[in-house]
Amino acid sequence: MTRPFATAALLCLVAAPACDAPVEEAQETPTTAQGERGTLGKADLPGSCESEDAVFCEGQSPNGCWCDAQCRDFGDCCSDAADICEPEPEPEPEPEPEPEGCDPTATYRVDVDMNWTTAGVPNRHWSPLIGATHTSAVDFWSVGGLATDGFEVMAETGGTGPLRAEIEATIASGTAASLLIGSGIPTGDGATSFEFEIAADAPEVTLVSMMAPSPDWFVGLAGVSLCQGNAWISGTAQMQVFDAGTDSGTTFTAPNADTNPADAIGLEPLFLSNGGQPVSVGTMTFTRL
Ligand SMILES: [Ca+2]
Repeated sequence: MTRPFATAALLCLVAAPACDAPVEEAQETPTTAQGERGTLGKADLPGSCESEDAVFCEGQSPNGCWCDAQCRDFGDCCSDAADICEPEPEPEPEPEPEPEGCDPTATYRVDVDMNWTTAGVPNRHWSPLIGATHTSAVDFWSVGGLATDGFEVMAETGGTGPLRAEIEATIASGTAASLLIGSGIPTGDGATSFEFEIAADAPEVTLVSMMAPSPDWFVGLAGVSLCQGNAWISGTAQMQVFDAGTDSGTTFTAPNADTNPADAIGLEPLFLSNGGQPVSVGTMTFTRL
C-alpha cells in the first residue's frame, strides 16, 4: 500500500463522480435527481415553476422539470415556465398619433362681392344666397349634371323654397349638415356677407345665387371643401356665370322657354371671353373667424 494510491482511493470514495468523468465535464452538464440533463426535444414537461410559497425560475422545480433560461434548449421546461418566468414583453410603443385633422368645427364668414356691370340690363341684382354645408356624398349641382327641380326654380326665378326643401331632405338623410341662407344683393355690383358654422365631418360648401334678370343663369360654388391638408382654409373663389340648362332663353330678359329635356349645367356662353375663358363677375371669400 502506498500513500499516493491510498490518497487517490480516498478521493474516489468521497467524490465518486470525479472518478468516472473529468471534473470539468461534470460541471458543464447540469444534472437532475434522475441523472444528467440532456436534450429531450419536448416543448415542456408536466410540472410547475411555482408552488404555493415559492417560484423556481432560476433552476429546477421540485416536480423535476426546469424553469431556467436553458430549459428551452434542453426541452425540459415546466409547462408553465414561459408564463411564470419569462418577463412580460415590452409593450409596443404607442404609434405616433395621426395628424389631427381639421378642428371638429369652424366658424366662417363668407363675403360675396359682385361686380356685374353689363350695360342695358334693367334692374340688375342677385337673388338670395342659398346652399349647404355637406359631405362629399352629395352634389347639389355640378357642371355636366342636370339641375334638380329645386335648382331649376332657383336658377330661373331666384326662389329658394324648393331647393331649400331638397337641402333639408339631405340634412335629414345625413349627407348634409346645415342650410346656408344669405340675403340677395339689390344691385349688380354690390356685396353681402354672413357667418356660418361648419363641421369637419361635413366640410364642403355649396352656395349659389341667381343672376337676375336672366333665363336660368346663376353663380356659385359646388362642393368646395374648406378642410384641406388637415386644416381649415380661407380663400377666394371667382364667380363664373353658369347656365342651368332648363330654359332656352339667350338674353337677360327673354321670355320663359322651358328646355325639355333639360341640357346639362354648363358655363353660360354670354360670359365667356373671346378666348373661351369664363369672365369673373365677382368673388366669394371664405374667411375662418
Ligand atoms: Ca339656359
